[in-house]
Amino acid sequence: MKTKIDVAYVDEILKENLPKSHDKVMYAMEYSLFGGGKRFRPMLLLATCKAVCGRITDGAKKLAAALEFIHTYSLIHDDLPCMDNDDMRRGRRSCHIQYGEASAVLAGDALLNLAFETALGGPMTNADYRKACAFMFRMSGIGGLVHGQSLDLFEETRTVEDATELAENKTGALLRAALVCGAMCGGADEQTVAQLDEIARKLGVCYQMIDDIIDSQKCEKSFLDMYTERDLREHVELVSNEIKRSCDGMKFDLSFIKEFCDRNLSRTK
Ligand code: GRG
Repeated sequence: MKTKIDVAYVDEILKENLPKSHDKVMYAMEYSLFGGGKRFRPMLLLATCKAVCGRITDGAKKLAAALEFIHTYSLIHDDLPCMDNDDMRRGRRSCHIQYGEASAVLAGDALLNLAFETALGGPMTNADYRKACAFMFRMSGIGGLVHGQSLDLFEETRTVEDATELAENKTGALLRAALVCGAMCGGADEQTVAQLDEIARKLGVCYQMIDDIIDSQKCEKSFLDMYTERDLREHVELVSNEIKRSCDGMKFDLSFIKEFCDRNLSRTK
């Protein structure tokens, strides 16, 4: 049977890797995990693996789940009063408003640990898979997501370069994990991995730029501090075209990345 890589398929993989527990924190984890996320990171990971090797490997499934667990933990912690202090997420109460701050902290902690456990449950004898795990956890830590959050909380964003560094880490790091880990799980060679990594960096910045336009009311450190909305959109279109040309220059069918660029340009959430 042909596998359709969609939200339902990702949800199935997430459920397969969720522990059975009646702990109170588990309710908070599930509340945030199944709260209407778009799931594009795991979908990109799975699609990249399939494009590279023709099928979805067991390792790709494990890392797709791990990546969404990490993404969800980061949203829960980002909403906390000590960080972005947001009462709402995806149109409903954020995790700490629904379950209390302590539960939200623990739900995030548990999801990050579940990401490690899930990844370690994959084909660890495969060297490419081990590299993919290391890359994912570098991207989610001080080499990526946590660094992005730190820049957001503690540093000034004065120039386009500052805003780009912020976006490359806060948003781009997990996108890099999606494409790079997907490629590694499919056994891609180093050049392919490097090309996809470059594409992912650009995608991350494009995604954040559109996010800044969507969130123009509340964004504090925003590309809109440096560009008008029209110029910003034009810039995203330009970079999206660059990305599409890079995809066309590769020997795999990367039409899903081109589609992602178009969807990003027209998205409203
Ligand atoms: C707590 C270490 C740590 C990091 C938090 C997630 C985050 C970093 C900040 C949230 C604010 C923000 C604009 C982050 C950029 C990444 C981003 C666009 C997140 C939203 O991702 P989507 O659009 O959300 O995939 P859904 O709801 O679809 O899952």
